[in-house]
Amino acid sequence: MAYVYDDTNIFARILRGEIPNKTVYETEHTLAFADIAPKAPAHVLVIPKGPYVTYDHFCAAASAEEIVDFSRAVAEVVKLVGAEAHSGGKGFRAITNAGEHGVQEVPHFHLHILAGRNIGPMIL
Ligand code: D5M
Repeated sequence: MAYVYDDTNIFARILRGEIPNKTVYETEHTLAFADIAPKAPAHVLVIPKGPYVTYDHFCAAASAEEIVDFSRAVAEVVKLVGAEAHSGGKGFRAITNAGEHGVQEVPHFHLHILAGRNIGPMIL
């Protein structure tokens, strides 16, 4: 199924500088910013700058450079919020919602990084 990217979505507007955001980390291909309705002491959204709707769309259509850039940005965000579980931090949860059943509100792929408290069991 072809993906149709709607460039009027709020994250596209953030990327165009039309609305403000609290940037945590930025690279050539990736932006990380604070979620407007945080569900944990640290709640950061990591997004590619390219027009990808969902995680699987990003994985299938983005360049290797974009995917590596995004992955390294996630690692930097986890480090910035002090949640590196592999080196003594208390860890984090990474979530991405996709489509109707995933209850995705904003149709631009984003990874939620939640840290700073015990997030609880995975079942919602
Ligand atoms: O969740 C979308 C997430 O995006 C939700 O946690 C709120 C957040 N959001 C919405 N608008 C903004 C702005 N303007 N800045 C920062 N964060 C925002 P999902 O259900 O995964 O699509």
